[in-house]
Amino acid sequence: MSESYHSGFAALIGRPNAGKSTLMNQVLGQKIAIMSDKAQTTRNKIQGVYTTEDSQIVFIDTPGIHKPKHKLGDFMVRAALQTLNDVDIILYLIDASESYGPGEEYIIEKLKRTDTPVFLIVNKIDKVHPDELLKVIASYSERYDFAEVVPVSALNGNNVTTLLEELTKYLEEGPQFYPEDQVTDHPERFIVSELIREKALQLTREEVPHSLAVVIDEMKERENGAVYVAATIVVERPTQKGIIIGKQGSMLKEIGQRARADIESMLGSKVFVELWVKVEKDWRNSAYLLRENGYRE
Ligand code: GDP
Ligand code: K
Ligand code: MG
Repeated sequence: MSESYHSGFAALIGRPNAGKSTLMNQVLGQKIAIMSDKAQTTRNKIQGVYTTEDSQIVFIDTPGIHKPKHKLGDFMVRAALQTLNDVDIILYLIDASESYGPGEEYIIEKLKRTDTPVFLIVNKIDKVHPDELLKVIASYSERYDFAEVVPVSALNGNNVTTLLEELTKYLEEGPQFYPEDQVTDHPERFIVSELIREKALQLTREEVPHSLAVVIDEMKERENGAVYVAATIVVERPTQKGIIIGKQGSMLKEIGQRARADIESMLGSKVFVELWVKVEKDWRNSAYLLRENGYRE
């Protein structure tokens, strides 16, 4: 009998210099960190993936949530808010040695517009006196009802283990989104394939069994920032192919549209999705497809 696996997405937010990158480095330590040059260009970049035997947390950066220096496009602000709604947990990192200002006000206003639980992570406790720390916590707590308040020092690692333990308690049962032993420079590809697979399964229900794989044939960012995704849905029988395609392609179109909406909010970019369907008997024996779909032995 195997224990159930828990996983989820955490949005790491906070003003510049709050210590987000330092915290990520501390959390990931020797653990596999998935970073991608490519991902730097997308707006919600995956900062890292923390994997243990029974859980996995995917950390996402959400730049649109921070007080902008220049006017952000509506789309980016909406995408950021959408991300906050879509993740399982929001980690709001603050610098305990800095006073509360308009930057914080801006973020807290955004937090009030989402139901996602928010952790207040009070960073840089090595820099402040305990009395001062209590005052900082009190001033934030009266402005927002945080699910948890965790003081840490991202720099020296103090209390970071406690943070991870608390975080794990908030994860729901879910898959291991990334194989822990696989370093990839295209972390989004895996989630994108999962999203397409999820939509295909949701829309076709019992008609198409779970023996359905999605392979990302191409995923690239265009000059204008839009992301183009070409993917193939692999099924085992011709009848399943017919169901996935639907009348005059209507089902495939619907799958593509729903997946696109989710991928757009994940990446924070405009997305184009092009889908193909292929019958491949016994695809579950194909090492390539297994890897693409994140199956592990
Ligand atoms: P980010 O902009 O939120 O990613 O912040 P960084 O991680 O780049 O950190 C900004 C600065 O704060 C760096 O100089 C860090 O070394 C420093 N810093 C981060 N965490 C701590 C901490 O817990 N204590 C102290 N004293 N400095 C920290
Ligand atoms: K989830
Ligand atoms: Mg940083």
